[in-house]
Amino acid sequence: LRASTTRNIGIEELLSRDFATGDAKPKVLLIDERRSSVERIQKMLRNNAELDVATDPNAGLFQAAETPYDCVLISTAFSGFDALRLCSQLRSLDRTRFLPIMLLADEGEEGRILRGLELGINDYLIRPIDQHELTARLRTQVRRKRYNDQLRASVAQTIEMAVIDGLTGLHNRRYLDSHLQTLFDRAVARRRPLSVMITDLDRFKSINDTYGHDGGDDVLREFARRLRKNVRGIDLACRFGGEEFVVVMPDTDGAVAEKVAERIRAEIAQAPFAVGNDGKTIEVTVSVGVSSLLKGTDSVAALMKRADLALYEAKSGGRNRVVA
Ligand code: GH3
Ligand code: MG
Ligand code: MG
Ligand code: MG
Repeated sequence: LRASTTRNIGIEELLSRDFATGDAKPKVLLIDERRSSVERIQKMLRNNAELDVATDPNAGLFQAAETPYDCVLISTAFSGFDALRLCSQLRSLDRTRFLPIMLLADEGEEGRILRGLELGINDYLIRPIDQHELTARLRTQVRRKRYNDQLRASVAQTIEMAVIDGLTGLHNRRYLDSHLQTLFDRAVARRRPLSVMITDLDRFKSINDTYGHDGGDDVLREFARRLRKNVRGIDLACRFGGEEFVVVMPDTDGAVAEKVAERIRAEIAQAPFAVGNDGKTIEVTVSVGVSSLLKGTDSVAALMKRADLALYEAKSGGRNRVVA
């Protein structure tokens, strides 16, 4: 999950906020093929909206998906095209799923309006359209849309904060705890291999003691970067705690996992890490314990325990090494 570009104002603030005034001019798309009708709407919204026009429904659909509009106005009066089809297409595309739709209908079109409402249009106006009614209803749709966008962004960010480690951008332990069992069960059910590695930076306390906590943090970030570079997209790389990281590798047997671990160990030892901004570098090494899913009875706890014991062996064997 990536946080949206909308400024995140936090759910508390958002829920208590009044969206009545001060918002930017809404960006509106009008999809209508009748010249006279287009000109009338353009005149009405001249001061109240930034209006784009599409006279072809397919071009309008494309444009709505490409540009972040606050609202789309769709005329029902197309020759040889059902405006409601456009509404349902807009509702089915990810990019326009939440885009407010207002239908501009003619008198006697109650049936189509009803079907439109069922398809998820947000509001409608019946010709002849009154300027004040149009701007008032538009403002309501735009306010609601902006509110919803910010709420969605807040929720997305809150979810992200719950599963992502802020320092390294890797998943956190909570996420690992909730997903490892699933990956484990899947591997067992499909009779596929699964491996886990636990890494622990060597003598990290002395890095902190020498370069301060900020220097230690620089090392953690750079370690995470090199770790991520050496695992696949389907591997689950997590910050397990302080300077310990866990990588869960689906479809990976012990021999391959050991190679991956060795590659990471070598990549850490081979080039020094930069700390701070004044060009200082330090040598960092890491110890790694690897374990793999056993045939027969096994469990997540036992798998993790074996990786932890292997890590302990790597430490007591002299550090900067992999034990599988
Ligand atoms: P060993 O080789 O046996 O692993 O030695 P070590 O010094 O790495 O030992 P240990 O694992 O006990 O120490 C880890 C240290 O990591 C202790 C703690 O102060 C530090 N630490 C934990 N979290 C953070 C963090 O977020 N930032 C920084 N800079 N340091 C952290
Ligand atoms: Mg440790
Ligand atoms: Mg330790
Ligand atoms: Mg350590």
